[in-house]
Amino acid sequence: HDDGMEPLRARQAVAETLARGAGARARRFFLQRDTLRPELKSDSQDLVSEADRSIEAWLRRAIRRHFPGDGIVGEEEAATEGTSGFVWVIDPIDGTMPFLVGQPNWTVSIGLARGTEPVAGVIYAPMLRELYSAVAGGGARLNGQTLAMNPDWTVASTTIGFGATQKASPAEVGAFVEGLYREGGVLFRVGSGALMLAYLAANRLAGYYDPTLHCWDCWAGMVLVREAGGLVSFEGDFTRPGAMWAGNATVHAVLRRLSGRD
Ligand code: 2AM
Ligand code: CA
Ligand code: CA
Ligand code: CA
Repeated sequence: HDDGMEPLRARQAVAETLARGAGARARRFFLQRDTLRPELKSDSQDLVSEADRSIEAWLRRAIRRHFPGDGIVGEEEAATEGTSGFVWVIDPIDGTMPFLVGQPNWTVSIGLARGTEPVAGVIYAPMLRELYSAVAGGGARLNGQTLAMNPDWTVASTTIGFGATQKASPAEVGAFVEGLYREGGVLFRVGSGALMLAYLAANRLAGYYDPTLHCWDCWAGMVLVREAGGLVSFEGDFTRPGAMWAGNATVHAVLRRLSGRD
């Protein structure tokens, strides 16, 4: 019988294959990154290169070949509408800055929506040899091992991801950090929001707050965290970025309060 899981499982399997394919391509660019000529986008730390563009184009061609009726939203090209109700939400390289300067903490992030609901996600970190994969109702895994977030942790149990970029308000950044340290929390940051959500699902972080994420930064990670037992709220959508809070129920509530946006 079709309980709606079959088309979802089929897409999750393809997403895993495509994440590995895109990751292998990105890894080749990474090992020759000195030959890339990155261009500035909106500020001095917001860059794009041939690696980002060519991998997104490769992913889009592959998705269209497998599922021609599906929509696609990605960072480097305009969104394309579909007819199936499924939308792929992709970031070819999440963490372009760490990628370009030689840090290993960048990922390929492939999320899937049914309508506007996050229903599957794959995050691949090639240099870390880690593939995170989750499907709504089917659990979250890291290299095949099931993930379950610790429900007892507080903001002080281990570090808290915070993703503010140059676009953030310095006053809001200061207020959040001060409040967090008053509660015994300590900051963690890598340049990939997707990796911070994957780390949260894997109990490597106690929470994550980002004042402005795009859907392609967090779509796959939202499914991972929820399937690992955590809470995520996201104020963005396919057309606009927004704030995102993630953690177990306790940490999620504290981060919302500390962000000053509640
Ligand atoms: P990107 O590398 O795909 O552009 C949220 O923090 C997101 O912002 C990240 O997932 C990352 O996505 C992007 N980002 C990270 N550091 C940044 C920076 N210094 N300036 C602009 N964007 C950044
Ligand atoms: Ca970017
Ligand atoms: Ca991104
Ligand atoms: Ca990107």
